[in-house]
Amino acid sequence: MNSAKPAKLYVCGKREAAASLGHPCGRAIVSLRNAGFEPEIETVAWYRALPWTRSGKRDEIRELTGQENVPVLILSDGSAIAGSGRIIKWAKANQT
Ligand SMILES: N[C@@H](CCC(=O)N[C@@H](CS)C(=O)NCC(=O)O)C(=O)O
Repeated sequence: MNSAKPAKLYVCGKREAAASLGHPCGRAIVSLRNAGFEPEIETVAWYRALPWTRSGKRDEIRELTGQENVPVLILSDGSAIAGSGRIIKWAKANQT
């Protein structure tokens, strides 16, 4: 159990689309909503195949997590959780 709350969720441009089909960002959004949370959702618009589109928010994600993929959940205590599997696990363990 962690008393910190979801503050911000970084996701890709597809946001919650195709969550039921296994889209990682969509699964993270749905799992947090199902657990009773509604974090600010921030889209990072870039693509692995187009490295020059990576800037700005991606730098923040790299600083916080040491990698550039999303979803990344930022908690109210400033800690970060990277990866849909870890975010879903956190949501289940901390649901309201
Ligand atoms: N195993 C990771 C996969 C994450 C993943 O592939 N995320 C995509 C967006 S849904 C991504 O960051 N792609 C990087 C890119 O397109 O540049 C997870 O489940 O979180």
